[in-house]
Amino acid sequence: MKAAEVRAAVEDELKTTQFVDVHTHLFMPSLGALGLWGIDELITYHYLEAELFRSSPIAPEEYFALSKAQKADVIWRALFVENAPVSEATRGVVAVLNALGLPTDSADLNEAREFFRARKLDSHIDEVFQLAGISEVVMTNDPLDPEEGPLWEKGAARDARFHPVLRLDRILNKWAEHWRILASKGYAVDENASGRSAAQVRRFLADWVERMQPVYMAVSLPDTFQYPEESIRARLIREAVLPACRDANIPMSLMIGVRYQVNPALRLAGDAVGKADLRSVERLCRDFPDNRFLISVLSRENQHELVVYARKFRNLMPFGCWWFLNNPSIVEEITRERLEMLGTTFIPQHSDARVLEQVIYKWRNTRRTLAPVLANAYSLLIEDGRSVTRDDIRRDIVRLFRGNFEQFAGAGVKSSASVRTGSTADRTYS
Ligand code: RAT
Ligand code: ZN
Repeated sequence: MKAAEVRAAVEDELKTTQFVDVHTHLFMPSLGALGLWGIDELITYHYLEAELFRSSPIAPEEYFALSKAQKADVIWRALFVENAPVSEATRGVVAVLNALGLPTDSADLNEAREFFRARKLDSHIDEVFQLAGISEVVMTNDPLDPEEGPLWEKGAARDARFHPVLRLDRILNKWAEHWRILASKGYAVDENASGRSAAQVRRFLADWVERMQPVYMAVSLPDTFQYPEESIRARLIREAVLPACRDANIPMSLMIGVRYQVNPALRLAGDAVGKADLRSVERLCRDFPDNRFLISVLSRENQHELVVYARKFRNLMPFGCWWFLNNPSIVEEITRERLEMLGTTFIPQHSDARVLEQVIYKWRNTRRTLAPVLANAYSLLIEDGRSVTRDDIRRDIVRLFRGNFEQFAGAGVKSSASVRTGSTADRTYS
């Protein structure tokens, strides 16, 4: 292939490859109202709520007292009518409206609301996935979420388009508020997670693996996260979570670097970012070679270190440009760095979508930002004397956007829609 043909070939392969979205907050239809979709949800996304309070004098308390539709009207007026929507999150809404054939510069949301009212969720999901160029998404499923847990316990119908993930934030970050729920369900745990508690949490996780068939377990962590340390979280990770992941042969995902609720008045939009100490990742990868770790770090300053650790530990898979990093300028920089130091052995992006239709703009933006980055890598290779074929490009893109995840998640992905059988030989719960 000639250098001049590379860009078009990369764009074409990016367009035709169906990606796997390895981390979202979307839900399969049987989880009902948890699954957000439609215009009012799109406009009230917490990324846009954060931007509202910069462009409008409305007070957070006043805003949060409104109905969902009123909130959407306020945001639409402030960010899309009274300002040109040039930020990443606002431009995303424009791209979604455009992809669905809706006007992008209306004075109100009436036409969009009518459009969504007429959609049937199941076929709408298919169409949205097709527009986004994805075949499957990975959900975030917290068994201690009071709305969600009971739906799984009743046997929520599975959907091959949605893979479950056992999310552990309530257990690992808020033990004090949640241990009693485990106790009430017959797991002999105590307030300090002492004695048999860790073994009982391991049993709880094994039961949920059985029920949910997750593709991995996951937790988001503060910038102050430390491992090892004397804490309930560290003990539960060591004695319950990592053994349960080994039993199930699935990875553990750590999303590190959140500064929770620096401005609580903004609710979901009130979290910020801090640089973390990634020696914790080093210790985990070294001390638990039989575990696999999917790692995303929120701080830009942590990105280079993460790539270096990935060169040291094959059980570490860096993934995504998360939340405040999911902007073209930063995605471009991080992906170049990863390609230069890891070749194609990483997962470039996930959408983190909370509202179904967001996958359309988030994946469109990823393809647009990464096409020149990938094309540049092949052009340099050609310049340095190696030919590049269409098959090379296809193989790499499939690896980056599906294969690496499927391989790293292993047992999980292949059987998340069916029943997995695993060795139970080394499980002790006493
Ligand atoms: O990006 C986000 O929407 C954040 O609010 C978080 O949900 C984050 O992605 C997480 O999974 O904790
Ligand atoms: Zn997320």
